[in-house]
Amino acid sequence: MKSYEVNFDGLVGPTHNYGGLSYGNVASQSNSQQSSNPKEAALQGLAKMKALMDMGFQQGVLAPQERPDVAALRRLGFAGSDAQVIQQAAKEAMPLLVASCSASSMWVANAATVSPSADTADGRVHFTAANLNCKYHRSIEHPTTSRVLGAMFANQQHFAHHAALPAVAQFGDEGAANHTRFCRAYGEAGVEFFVFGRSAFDTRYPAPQKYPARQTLEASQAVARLHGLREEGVVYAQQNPSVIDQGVFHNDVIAVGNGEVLFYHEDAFLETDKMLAELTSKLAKVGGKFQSVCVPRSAVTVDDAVRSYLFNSQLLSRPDGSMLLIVPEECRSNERVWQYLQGLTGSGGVIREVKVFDLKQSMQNGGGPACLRLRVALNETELAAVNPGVIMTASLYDSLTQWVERHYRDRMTENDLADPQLLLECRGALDELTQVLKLGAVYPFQIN
Ligand code: SUG
Repeated sequence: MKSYEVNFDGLVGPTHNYGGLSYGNVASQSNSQQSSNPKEAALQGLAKMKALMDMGFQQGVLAPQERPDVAALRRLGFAGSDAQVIQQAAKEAMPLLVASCSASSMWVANAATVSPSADTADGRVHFTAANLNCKYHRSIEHPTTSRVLGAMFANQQHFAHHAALPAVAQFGDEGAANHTRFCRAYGEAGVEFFVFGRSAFDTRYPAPQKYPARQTLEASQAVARLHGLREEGVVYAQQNPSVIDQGVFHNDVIAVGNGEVLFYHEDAFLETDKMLAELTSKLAKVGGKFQSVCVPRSAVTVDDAVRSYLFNSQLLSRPDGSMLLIVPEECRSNERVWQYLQGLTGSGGVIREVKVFDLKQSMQNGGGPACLRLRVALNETELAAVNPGVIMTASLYDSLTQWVERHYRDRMTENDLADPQLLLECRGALDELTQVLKLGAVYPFQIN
């Protein structure tokens, strides 16, 4: 049976703004308070989805969330009508209003961890929504994420959904941003690679000194258990704490894998040789030949990687077995990174081509091409069971582009977030969107 990697990209929500909310994420911190352009952000994301679809890849779309999240503000003690809640928060606690307005759900690599059916004990595709417990503005995403994923992958014969892990830092889980799957073919059993930043319960593991490690070993192990993964099909590795302290807040800022290939920076992991040996032997057991492409620090520094987002790229398989790397424009403007990429594609190795996309609006908050997509490996039967409303087509692209043009503002600052009219605008837009994507009622304002 045929199988595919389907990339579901997060559609940027109408409140996209630079809130400076993510300590440890260099771009988010350095662009704090700049004015943003939600319309441009959404159109840049849609252009990437359309381009990948046009290249022949399977592409889907994941809906944004209701923001401002008035219910979240009410839980923090703000009261009255929706407009009063927003106005009171703006007056008394602007950072909380900003957090409740974040469009951070666009980075759907953090929405969930997904295990394909070939890896799981019950032969279903498993999803665990990420608790995103490290940052308040992201911790409020998972209930709606779960409803949206449930509406996209509704068929219980093929899809199993797990609620987010307990909402404490010891089970901090950031979803697929710290998870990669290696396999010979998408429909065959593979090796799932979980990268953690620290252990919550075992003090023998080192931890970063400056910035938080968002993913714990215990969270990754819980996800592997929930999904029914075989021990032989799982590898755990620790991220190098010193790169977290340099701004590598997720593993997908310093490594990306696809098929049998891991593309990574020399400083990405601890005990790299042991990890590579385990990946090689476990992939061999399911018939695969593991390959790694290491980028030396002499060619590209960790700082270059963080600024350019070289590793937050999408590594995609082409029909001839070679691979294509989708990188952000910032890679072309970094001389060392661009030179490295020229050498890489000209070397006769597996990565043959690089395509560049302008995702500046998202990049300024620390979200590159790979952050914007959630990968779901599906066989033909499973793909047919996905809600067809969320699969990208030329006509869906047109509808979504027109929808963005109609509803989105082209400039957003803190003052705009304090405008109660924005909530009404967003709800109107999202109500229409759920019809376009055939999701049913998924937002708090639709179900309460
Ligand atoms: O969680 N930025 C996101 C970026 C997530 C990127 N995802 C992956 N690497 N997979 C984060 O730090 C910034 C929001 C703000 O500051 O307005 C933000 O949430």
